[in-house]
Amino acid sequence: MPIDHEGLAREFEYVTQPSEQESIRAQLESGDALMQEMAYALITGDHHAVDALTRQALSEGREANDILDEGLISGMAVVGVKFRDNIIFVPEVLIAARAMKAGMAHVEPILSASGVKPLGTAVFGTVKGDLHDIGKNLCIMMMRGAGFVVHDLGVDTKPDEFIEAADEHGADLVMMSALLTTTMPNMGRTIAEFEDMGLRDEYKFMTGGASVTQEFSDDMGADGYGDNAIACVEKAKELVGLARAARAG
Ligand code: B12
Repeated sequence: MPIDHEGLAREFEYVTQPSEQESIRAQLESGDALMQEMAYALITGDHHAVDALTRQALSEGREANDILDEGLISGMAVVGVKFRDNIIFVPEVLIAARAMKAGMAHVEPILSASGVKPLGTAVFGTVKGDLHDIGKNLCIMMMRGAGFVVHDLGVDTKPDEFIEAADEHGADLVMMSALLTTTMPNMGRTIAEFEDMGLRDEYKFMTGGASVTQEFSDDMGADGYGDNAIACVEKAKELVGLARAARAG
């Protein structure tokens, strides 16, 4: 299947900010025709094509890491920007996510076996009393795509479940999602429970969800906030960097 150059070019029209356009174009063009075709299939949500192209790339001897970076993550970067800018909506993102999953299914086992060092480890849940998980799942997908190991704690996650999971997985980040005004304060309560156990400084805490603001996040005592999945990944990278620098002294 030849690469759809026009289709790919059209994707740039959606990415409105020039600085982003440049970095996403550079990332997409770092891949050859096969990788660009894979990225385009992912953007358009064609999971059969992503599955076939990932298998083809591996059988041609491409590195799993390059496939992830130049094919899958490049495509997902465009999806993330289109979603943030309201050009596409939840259903399209979930369709692209399914395509990403189809590619990751081939690449992930190779990466975990080869011990590529993850960017960091996170535990991520929707807080107690809250069942909304679409935003959390999108953030987790983007975090994994960016190279984090993320343990999904699901919905209605009680503070002691965050504490247990963070300890068990040696997390760098504790990430909480909440969409209801009635459950948003549970983010602060969760941080307070870590504090009560003398564990506040062991982790960096991040919050998010439709009604959460930077100000609210600060009030909850969190270290970071993001209002979309891209901001979530960027903040997570920054916080892991800070935590590592602090540990190194
Ligand atoms: C889908 C939905 C549902 C679905 C949830 C399905 C699911 N599996 O998630 C169902 C039908 C189950 C549902 C139930 C309810 N819902 Co509802 N729901 C929504 C709706 C329409 C969309 C939410 C959504 O998925 N948005 C899309 C995602 C992608 O956006 P997001 O979650 O904000 O996530 C993004 C960012 O916020 C950020 N992010 C998210 N989490 C995190 C975490 C971190 C760490 C970071 C950095 C970033 C980050 O990145 C994400 C990706 O960009 C909203 C309306 C709305 N516009 O928000 C109402 C809404 C949230 N629901 C609402 C209500 C009231 C309810 C119910 C109480 C209704 C009822 N009477 O039963 C129940 C509560 C159930 C419960 N206990 O949780 C209200 C909340 C009002 C309020 N302020 O409290 C809303 C705002 C609708 C409204 N206008 O009234 N809901």
